Amino acid sequence: MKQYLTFTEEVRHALENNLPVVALETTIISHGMPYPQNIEMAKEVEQIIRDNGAVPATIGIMDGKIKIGLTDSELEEFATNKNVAKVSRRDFAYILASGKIGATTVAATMIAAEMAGIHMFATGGIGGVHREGEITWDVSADLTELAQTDVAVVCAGAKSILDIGRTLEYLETQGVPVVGYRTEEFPSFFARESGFGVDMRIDTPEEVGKMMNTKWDLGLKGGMIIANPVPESDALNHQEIEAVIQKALAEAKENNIAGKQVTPFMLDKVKKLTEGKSLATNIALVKHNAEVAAKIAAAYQKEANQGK
Ligand code: PSU
Ligand code: MN
Repeated sequence: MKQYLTFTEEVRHALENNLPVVALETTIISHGMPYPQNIEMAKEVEQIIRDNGAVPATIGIMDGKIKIGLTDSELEEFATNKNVAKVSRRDFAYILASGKIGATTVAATMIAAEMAGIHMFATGGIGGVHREGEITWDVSADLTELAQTDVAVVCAGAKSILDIGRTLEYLETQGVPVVGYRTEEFPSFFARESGFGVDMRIDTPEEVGKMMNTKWDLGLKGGMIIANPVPESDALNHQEIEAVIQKALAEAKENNIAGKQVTPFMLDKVKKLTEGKSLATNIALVKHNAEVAAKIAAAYQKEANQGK
């Protein structure tokens, strides 16, 4: 499978020397945020990871290769090209084989990260069970990926455009631990609260790193969610955002939005309805997740190296 992967020098060096690496997704760049905020966010997040003791590996598919780490011009391409496909597990082989350009979702980024030997990943929010999912069957492939691929994902929870209760039930069934990083409540992306608890609260990078090593030493396949609430100063009000989401959901329904269009459509609508406030919050929480992921990656790798 290695023939499909290409690495930037920075990432190759880190992996060869067992240094901490944090994977980053490209869907958030190509489909989650407008230009130029998307490229600014992407570059800042990479720098935050370096400043916190790890190496960033932004992952995307182009020219028939799975790119583990992107150059600045490649990042720019993902940020500006309107023809970038959104790639989840089911799209992966087609986009790669056809030489098209594809941005990886949480699911696809986990697949590529595991192939590359990277076990830490920072993003904004994961996909989940959509509201009315019991009718539409719209359940993100991120959840089944978390059940089978050994990558820990730092995120700000799941957006309340989703059915958070059912998302957590699904994760429980699939055996995916949901860790609250310095919180007992599962965060809802834009807001710090959701009304739902986490499975366990952990307060230090060392303890999270130890749990990751233990899980995989035991051969317990699958990922972990490390839920890291948006910083208080950047959080939106839970009730206010709920009202906005209701409105956006109604518009999605009116416009018959389905399948992989749902998440990008909702993000764009919420941004318009909050006059950009949601975008600022989105950027702030991704940066915070990058910082926490870098620290956990460093602790995880240190322990893993001692066991070698
Ligand atoms: N949440 C965000 N921004 C995003 C996404 C989620 O705040 O861009 C993206 C991620 O890549 C996630 C994907 O994996 O949406 C989920 O899409 P779907 O529900 O179609 O699986
Ligand atoms: Mn979906």
